[in-house]
Amino acid sequence: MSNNHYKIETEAIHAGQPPDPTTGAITTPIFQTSTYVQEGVGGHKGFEYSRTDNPTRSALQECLATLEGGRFGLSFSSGMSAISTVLSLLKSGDHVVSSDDVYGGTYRVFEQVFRDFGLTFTYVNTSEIAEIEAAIKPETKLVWIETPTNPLLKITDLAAVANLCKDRGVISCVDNTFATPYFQKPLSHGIDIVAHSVTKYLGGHADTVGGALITSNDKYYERLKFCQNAVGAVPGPFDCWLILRGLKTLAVRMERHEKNAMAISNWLSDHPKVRKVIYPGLENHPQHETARKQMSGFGGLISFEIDGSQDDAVRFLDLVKIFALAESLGGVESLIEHPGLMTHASIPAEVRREKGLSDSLIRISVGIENVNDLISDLDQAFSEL
Ligand code: P1T
Repeated sequence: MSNNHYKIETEAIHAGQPPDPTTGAITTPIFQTSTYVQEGVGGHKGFEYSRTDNPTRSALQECLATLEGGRFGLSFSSGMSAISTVLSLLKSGDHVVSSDDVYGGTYRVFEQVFRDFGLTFTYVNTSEIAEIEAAIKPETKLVWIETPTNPLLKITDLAAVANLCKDRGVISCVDNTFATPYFQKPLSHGIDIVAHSVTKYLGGHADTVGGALITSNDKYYERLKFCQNAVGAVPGPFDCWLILRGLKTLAVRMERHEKNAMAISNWLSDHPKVRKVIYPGLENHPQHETARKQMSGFGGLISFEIDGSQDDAVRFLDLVKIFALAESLGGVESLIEHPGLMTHASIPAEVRREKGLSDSLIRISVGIENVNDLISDLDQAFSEL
């Protein structure tokens, strides 16, 4: 099935996955093999060794590329290994401008791994294009964007970033984990590379860790593909198969995640024990208009500040019953966490405070359960608080 031929609901089920030519199996087989027998030296069928290429992984890569509207997809063993591979496009002395609100692990790998290799990083509020522009220096090679950001759900104008980066000869990369290609396609706005933690919505079932990169640029693809093989952080065939299986229901899951999240964010907005609700679908979200312009839906993540202390927030996490206290997001089951103490604990407390990540902030990943059950659960927890 060719790229972008059909709508995303159809491509999620079929792209990269024709029936198996040898057996007719409708489901792509798990090619659980490390190597491939050659007929003679160099005489192979396109597969030599599974770090380099594996048919189950190729199916996943093609599917992901199609969903993002890109020409090339690459799969990795985690979101972090995908992100690290983007940085392998750079050299010592290069500079990166990054969103100031990013997943804690992204900040950690930038600051505690790549800084030691001579890369430098400037964090700005990328919702303000002027801030990105002001931070770009002659050595800047990459602009790193999350939109919506983790966990403050800030939105960056993708077309504006893409234009600025093209103007300045800088690579633009967007971590599209929160929106997924179902709601947002950064490449269609001119962004160079899309990154994913496929652990989240793309896999969708909290049963595997994985990452991906998608691009339409030949030069970046060649280097990223080279580094995928050279560094070797590739997913196994069973993980690729699980993600392919999860992707088939991406469209119906995302619709329900969003419907539930919209209802819950409205309910939280009216609650007397909630100080602030952050959800891009709310009209009072500061970048709601940009979100409407570039997203076809607002996703399933909500952050909110309870009207109380950090201890109250922690107690609230103990009081909910359906929402599971856990890191991660994007699975069918609802999760709840405290970013300051959990997913973003590797960001120093003063840096967290500077960027507005408060101690009473709670993040929920709204699952696809019955929305009234979810609201009742939050309601009983607030009553007990
Ligand atoms: O966990 P891993 O698959 O390596 O992906 C890292 C990652 C990258 N980008 C974003 C936007 C992410 O949210 C993550 C992982 N985030 C969590 C585990 C979390 O609970 O926020």
